[in-house]
Amino acid sequence: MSKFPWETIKEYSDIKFEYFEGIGKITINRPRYRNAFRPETVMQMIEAVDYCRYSNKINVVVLTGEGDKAFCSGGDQNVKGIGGYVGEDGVPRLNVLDLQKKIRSLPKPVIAMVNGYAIGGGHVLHVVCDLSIASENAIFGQTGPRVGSFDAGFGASYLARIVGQKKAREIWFLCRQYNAQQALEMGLVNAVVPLEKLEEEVVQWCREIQQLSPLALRMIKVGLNAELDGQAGIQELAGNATLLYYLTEEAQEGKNAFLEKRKPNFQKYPKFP
Ligand code: S0N
Repeated sequence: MSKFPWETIKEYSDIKFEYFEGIGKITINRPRYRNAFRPETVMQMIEAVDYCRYSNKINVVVLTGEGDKAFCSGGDQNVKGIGGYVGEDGVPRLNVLDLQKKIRSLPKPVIAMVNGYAIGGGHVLHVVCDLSIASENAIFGQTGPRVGSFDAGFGASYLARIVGQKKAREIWFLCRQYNAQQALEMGLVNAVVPLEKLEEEVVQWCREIQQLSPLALRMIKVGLNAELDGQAGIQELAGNATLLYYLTEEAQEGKNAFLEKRKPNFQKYPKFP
């Protein structure tokens, strides 16, 4: 039971999507399956992440799982078919990869509130979040090579950037489980707190983040991503540079001159060394 008055933004079958004090909270709500995701879960999460992107009220996003046992146990093995996870429409998908990209390119901080098992594709979900705060009962690990899958994308390369190549290979090659303290020691999470204090701690981090400049945080996030993401990362960084340019009078002079059918005068604006 939360001590914060979360308001429902929209009702979904597989997730809870709530708001409080500038925070958008997305909770995977399938505790019966240790919060494993099926295609519909991921579609709903993508819609919620997009909502957070466009909302002026939401400054920071929290991702978590319902209950006290699991953050997320990865792809729902009951609906795994040939070609991916099969939704109610009969179409096999691996749309969690789209969700991973959405989380990374969301221009607002995303915090994983890891309240139990973060396993398989559920582990990768916390890895792609900007920050991870775990409860003392949290357990981390990849299972792919044991259950017939793998994530050689962010789940491998970004994981290795976080914990180092040797540790990332250990995580994938042995499919062991790690407790919260071990995760903290390998830099996989930012903090570990008792389960009953987890949400309070996460809200406190959200409050601190919201004291800071949203544009500065946005630029830092995109810069940290760009270093890893190659051409796609440069494109995102460049898009943000364009946004900043649009905010200048110099850029507005170009647009105004076009609309007023006159020559632009860019020389009147300051030049910086
Ligand atoms: C999480 C674990 C360790 C929890 O153990 P615990 O507490 O002992 O609970 P259980 O009794 O095992 O579970 C309770 C009930 O929940 C069901 N359940 C748990 N996890 C899943 C799941 N992932 N899918 C479906 N059902 C699940 C149990 O079956 C049980 O039900 P009942 O009561 O009926 O017996 C433990 O549960 C565990 O190890 N779970 C499985 C973890 C796992 O292997 N996950 C899948 C890993 N793979 C992926 O996530 C794929 C990722 C992906 O989508 C992907 C991404 C990028 C590229 C490729 C892929 C790809 O799919 O290939």
